[in-house]
Amino acid sequence: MGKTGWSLIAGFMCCLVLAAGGDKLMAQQSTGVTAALEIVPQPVKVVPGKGLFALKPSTVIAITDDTVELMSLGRYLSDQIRLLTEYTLEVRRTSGAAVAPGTIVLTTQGADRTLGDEGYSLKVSWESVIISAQKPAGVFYGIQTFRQMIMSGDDSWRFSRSIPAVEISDKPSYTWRGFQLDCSRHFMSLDFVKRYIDLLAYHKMNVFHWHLTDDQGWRIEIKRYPELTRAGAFYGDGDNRHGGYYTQDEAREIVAYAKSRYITVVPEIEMPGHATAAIAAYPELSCAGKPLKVESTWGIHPNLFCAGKESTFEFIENVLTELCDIFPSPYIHIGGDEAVKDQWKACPLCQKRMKELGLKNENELQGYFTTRIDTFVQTLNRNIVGWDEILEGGPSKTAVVQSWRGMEGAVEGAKKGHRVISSPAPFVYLDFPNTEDGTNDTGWLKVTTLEKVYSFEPTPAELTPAEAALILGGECPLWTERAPQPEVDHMVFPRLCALAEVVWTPPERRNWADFSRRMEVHYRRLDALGVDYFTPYTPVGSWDPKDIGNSFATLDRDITDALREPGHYRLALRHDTGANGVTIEWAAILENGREMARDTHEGVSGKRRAGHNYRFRVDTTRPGARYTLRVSLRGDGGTDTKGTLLLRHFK
Ligand code: TNX
Repeated sequence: MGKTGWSLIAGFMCCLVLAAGGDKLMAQQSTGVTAALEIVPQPVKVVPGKGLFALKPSTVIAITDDTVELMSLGRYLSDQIRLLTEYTLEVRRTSGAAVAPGTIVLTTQGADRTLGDEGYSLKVSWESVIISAQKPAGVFYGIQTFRQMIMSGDDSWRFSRSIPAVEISDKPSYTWRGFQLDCSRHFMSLDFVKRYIDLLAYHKMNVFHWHLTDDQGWRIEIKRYPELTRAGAFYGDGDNRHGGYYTQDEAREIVAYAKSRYITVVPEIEMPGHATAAIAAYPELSCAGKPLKVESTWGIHPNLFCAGKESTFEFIENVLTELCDIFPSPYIHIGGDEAVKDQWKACPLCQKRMKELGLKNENELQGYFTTRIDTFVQTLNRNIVGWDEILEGGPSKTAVVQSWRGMEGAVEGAKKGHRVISSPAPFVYLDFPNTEDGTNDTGWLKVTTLEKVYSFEPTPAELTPAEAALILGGECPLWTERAPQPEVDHMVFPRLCALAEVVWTPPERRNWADFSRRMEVHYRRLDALGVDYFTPYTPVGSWDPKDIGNSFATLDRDITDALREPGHYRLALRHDTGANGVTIEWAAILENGREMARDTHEGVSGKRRAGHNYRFRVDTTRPGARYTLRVSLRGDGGTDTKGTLLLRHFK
């Protein structure tokens, strides 16, 4: 009997089993079976078949190629299945073409060449699962699709034992599928970074752009300059002191971890601006050379590396040399954004340099700066990536432009022959709020809904085919001024899922309604992975004019119902009506009348909202205890304000 005959019988038997197992099982199974094919990002081609593959403790993972890399992919798949099911599948090398029933085959032999270096095909039948690809990276992506398929319904969405027959052929649209995590504004632990690498891999992303330096912290150990991490990695005082850094060994651990998940780690060292932390460590790097502190507030700060001193370039070159030793990435990101040039204007050495080189203005001086670094980085056999401002200085053709202020940089960059990464803020900035719910500061941050991210198109329509070929892909940055580690998931997910589909799936296969439907399944997978994706805050009380005076007074609200578990809590005070708003002095949480956590900083909430969020770490909660939120408030300009207190718990 041929395969089709068997699968028909298998399908029939399965129906009998389901019918015998009762309605509940039937409902669960059918959810699992249909849900298994709701993949994010959407594969290029999905042809459902008949029958089911039964995943059992006796299922074997068979590797047809005698390579260490494929063997470790086999072990990776076995580990992932064990995490979900507690089955420990044996990984075995096989020779010969025959596929034994009950096996999951990983192979790079006889793969469809049209699927390229990252493409794969996945064939599930009642008797086997075959993941084949030209390159191990493709096998890895086939495994990710399979992981999603087995997380589709039964057992709290962690694991379905029956996988529907299907033939999938898939490959990415873009080679740069990136996510940037800003670990300077808020430090993120090593384990957290690894967890993100896993979440990126699950969505077939392949670039982790690691924002390691900024005004608020230098986060990578440089052996030659120990002050960078001794003095430059912490800001604030007392309870508000914050920071941390990665040793070179830890960074190497991240690189290796990412490599095993086919992710390139692209490190970023910001220059010439966003340099306060470095200057706090070594004041001579700035024009004035005066001591200053690592910055603890957000915004665009004036401190720059001095472009007039040779010693600045010596420092940067030494830093980049150590960096390249840690990070094998072909690309090194050198920042380049938001360099306010006032200090260069006032600096005799910078002015002298401009005169000597015949530079007309300070933008040209940044061009000189970038070109010098670009040339140096090329001697290390790497290419620079820079934010779109680097275009102003006419860098070499090998420089990659990351367009963030819109898509103009992408168009200009590609027209000038540069490779381009598209990251336009209004579409992909994950520090922008998910909805207009009043929890975020007003100003630069505009609402960026899931649908808006999904509508993003990395290749501008006005490019010729040759120019369009220079668009490497897209990247969504998470800037973390307003996102300490516990709040990161809430900003990144589910929007990262939309970006992953934008850069993986061809435009003709992208459809918002279909994506939304698939996300209903995918949210359950994110739950199973412990992802604390965006959900709205809970209103826990309100204020009105009778609560507000011209001097600070406290307002108490009972939050016992909202504070059930330990963890990280974030409060937002949303102004609803009234010409005037409120000024907030501090906020606290009390347990049975005793204060257990307090956040003191000034915030305002009115037509303008800034700093109106208060964060609390709650280590324990006691059943039966009464919890109170206490806020110290006064009117800002008047007392006609009404507003709502919103609270969210973060895992
Ligand atoms: C602009 S994007 C910046 C970052 C901020 C971000 C906040 C870019 C290259 N520079 O320094 O964190 O806005 O949205």
